[in-house]
Amino acid sequence: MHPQLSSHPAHGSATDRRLNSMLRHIDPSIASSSLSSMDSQISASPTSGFHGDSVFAHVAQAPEDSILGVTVAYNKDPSPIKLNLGVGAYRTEEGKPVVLNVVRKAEQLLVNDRSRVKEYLPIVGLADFNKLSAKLIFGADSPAIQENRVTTVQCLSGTGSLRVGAEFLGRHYHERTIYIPQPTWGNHPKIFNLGGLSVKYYRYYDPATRGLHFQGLLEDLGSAPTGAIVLLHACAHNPTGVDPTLEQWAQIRQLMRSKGLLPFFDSAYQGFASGSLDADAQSVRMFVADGGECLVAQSYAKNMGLYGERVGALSIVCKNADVASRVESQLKLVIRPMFSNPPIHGASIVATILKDMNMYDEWTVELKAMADRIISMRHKLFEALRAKDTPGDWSHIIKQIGMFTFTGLNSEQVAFMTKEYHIYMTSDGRISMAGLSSKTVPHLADAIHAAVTRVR
Ligand code: KET
Repeated sequence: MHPQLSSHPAHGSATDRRLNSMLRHIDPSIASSSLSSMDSQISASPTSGFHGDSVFAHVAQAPEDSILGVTVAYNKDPSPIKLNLGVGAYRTEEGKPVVLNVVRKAEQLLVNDRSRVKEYLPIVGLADFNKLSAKLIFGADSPAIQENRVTTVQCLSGTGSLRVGAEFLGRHYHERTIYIPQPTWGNHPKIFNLGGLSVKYYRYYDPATRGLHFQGLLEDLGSAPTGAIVLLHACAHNPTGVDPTLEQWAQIRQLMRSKGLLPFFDSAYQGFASGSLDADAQSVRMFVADGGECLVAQSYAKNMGLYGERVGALSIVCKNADVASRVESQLKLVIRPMFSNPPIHGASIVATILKDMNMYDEWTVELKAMADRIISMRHKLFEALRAKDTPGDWSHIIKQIGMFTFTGLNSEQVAFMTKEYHIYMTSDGRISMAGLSSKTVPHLADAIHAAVTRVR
């Protein structure tokens, strides 16, 4: 018998009395004896786990996540010079996380508004948030929105939006293969597999040129089965920082439409690539402008700094309003048993900012400042390596786009930098430029220099 559950003091312990008064607060009809009778019910039921080995004794230790696990290791390192360039999270020049001023302002407005309550949102989330999110990615004058053929549902940030989209496709789309770029964000294959899709890769990055493998991409998508789903990073490809040019996007679009391939955009960095929300949405808008269908997963983690609020949206652009409305009804059936309905706070922050012209403008200024700081870190790191005469061509540091530099360092070199310099990054050689500051650039440059000259 479990010692805590088997103890029945005659007149009840202090804990019992506290629980009793709590229960009576919630439901005054509960008599004070009810807790001890509940207690005896619990202790009377035989529970196998109480004896001998755990019923979970066979469960194996899982490895840490390849990205979030870097932060776990970083947190354990007592070194004062340690530097976390693993996860894609923005830091200031002082190395501190930021909450945007405009976000603080929106939160203040929300807190001060006594009419706001904490009721459940509808299954599809906050209506204003959904409308404004569609406008943000597709453009204010998007014909698809005007024709009511876009359905947008609020989901748990970018990840949750991808997951809901994957499960919808797994249930309702005729072709269950999704092509994802090689390489891609490590969570993509897992998300799509769990959604019931089978994952194949298309060539994307050419290590020789440290640029786009455009020919390989066209060949692989060209030989994909008709109707296959294709995951595209809307901008700031993770981990490579390599995006197609607009001309290349146009060719990709043409090829995909001619083969009936279904685009699924992952837009996790709108505004972070160029500093302009519109410029970073061009790839998506190009596909929507041709009248064809597509899916888009949006995240506000990076561009509004709302990482932990888990706020994002899935939009499905359909051929007509009737299809869009039926698609939405099925998305609700995906969401309801998954998380029932999404959280209200983060979406309210986003909606408050997006619907107010002044706050929107303030956001774009803060966003541009973040993007610019990242770009300036690229130049500083490039210059520092050049000044040290570090072997190799490091121009990709300034050519790549978005939060990350795909350095080309191998996993041994990364391990060396972590061990000797306390610099934490993913083992594929990706560094989050957003985690770097003017002060830490020299330390990183020293580490890279040592790694490439001492570890091969
Ligand atoms: N898509 C891409 C391409 C992406 O890089 C991330 C996050 C997400 C979606 C999901 O973000 P969410 O927080 O669910 O909105 N990437 C960073 C964080 C992570 O791995 O979770 C990263 O690559 O470091």
